[in-house]
Amino acid sequence: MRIDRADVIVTSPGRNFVTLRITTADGVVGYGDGTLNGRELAVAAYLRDHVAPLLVGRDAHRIEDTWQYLYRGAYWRRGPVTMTAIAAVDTALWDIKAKVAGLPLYQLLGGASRENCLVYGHASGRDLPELYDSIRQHLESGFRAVRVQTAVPGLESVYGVASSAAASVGGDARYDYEPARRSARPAEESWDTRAYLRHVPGVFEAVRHEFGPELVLLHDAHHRLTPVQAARLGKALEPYDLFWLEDVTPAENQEALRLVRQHTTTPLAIGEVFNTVWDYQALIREQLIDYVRSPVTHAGGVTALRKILDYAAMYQVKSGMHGPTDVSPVGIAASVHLGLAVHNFGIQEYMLPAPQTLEVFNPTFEFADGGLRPGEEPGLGVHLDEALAAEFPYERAYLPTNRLVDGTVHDW
Ligand code: GCO
Ligand code: MG
Repeated sequence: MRIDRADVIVTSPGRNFVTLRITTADGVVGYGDGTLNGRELAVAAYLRDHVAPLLVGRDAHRIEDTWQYLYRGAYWRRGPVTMTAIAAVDTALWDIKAKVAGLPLYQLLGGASRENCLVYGHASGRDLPELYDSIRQHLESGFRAVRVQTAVPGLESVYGVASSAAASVGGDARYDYEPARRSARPAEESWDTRAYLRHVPGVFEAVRHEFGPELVLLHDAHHRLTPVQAARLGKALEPYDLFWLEDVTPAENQEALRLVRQHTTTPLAIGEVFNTVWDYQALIREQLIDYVRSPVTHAGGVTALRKILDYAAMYQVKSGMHGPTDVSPVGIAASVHLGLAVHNFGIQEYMLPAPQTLEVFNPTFEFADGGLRPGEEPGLGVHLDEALAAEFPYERAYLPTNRLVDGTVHDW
């Protein structure tokens, strides 16, 4: 199974995506997601200039060996660009192996451990009526779990809240929050932690009161708090029974989570910006978190995320794979195959992709009963329409940056 070529496809059907296509000498094609929001072209160049030439002539079946060759062989390890590029290769090779085996990928990973993968969507609102409306829309479209983000009085725009400016991506009005904007420079948002901490518990109290005890609720603090602020928020939210509180601190310093953990029983999820098991080592071993947020796309692929999740399973830590619209349908498909197979699946994030995204990628995964199932066809189950993809050229886009009211740059 010699690899004949590896090509990088950059397309922007609603937003930018990087896809690696690997073709074997006998014509089997596999796809891998290499999308890194706001830094897409760095991964595209890494793949095109440094990785693709190494793949030609290799045995497509040797997935573990290729992973180690790219990880150790580069000498320079880790980092989001490297690990996203390795993930694209790894995912494409799993797609090929499963197609050759004539099986959906999850079967090669051990088979289904459940009927489907519970997902959560993104509800948001600038005030309570708008938030309730967004939660209702999610429930009506079949979601059984929602992430709740709200505006903070006094702050103009806040992460996670659809506003008229942020709701328009690629010309499509979307209610979902989508942070990357097509512009020459990042937008700037402002932040005030005290205002946020005063406001958020009341919002969850109101939402619980309105929607009752059953609804699965989540919240993302997006790396903005210090450990002591995070501990306070976790404690304040305990009465509202969150499924998780996400990314409370930046967490480059894993030890910071000890303090948070000592003070709250609100479950913690972390790691969408992590890229290897080493980022999780202390967090998992010391049971400082409950959910691993890495998706296949940013953590070195199916091979590497499987190892992280197996390690996590020893400590009763579960998966909570990242799934905003900046993970392409190829990446979502890979995550859902893995999620269906592992025993310690927790929940999968899922923002409905834009219509043009679906037309270009044609994924076979299906959303039903509040969950995703990957479909039964061999491989990942994604059919990239490359002619259509070519009609959506790359457009520069950036995630916003954040400043405190006095102008200091703050975690976004
Ligand atoms: C999430 C994330 C995203 C990120 C985005 C950045 O929990 O879904 O925090 O909304 O902000 O993926 O590219
Ligand atoms: Mg997040």
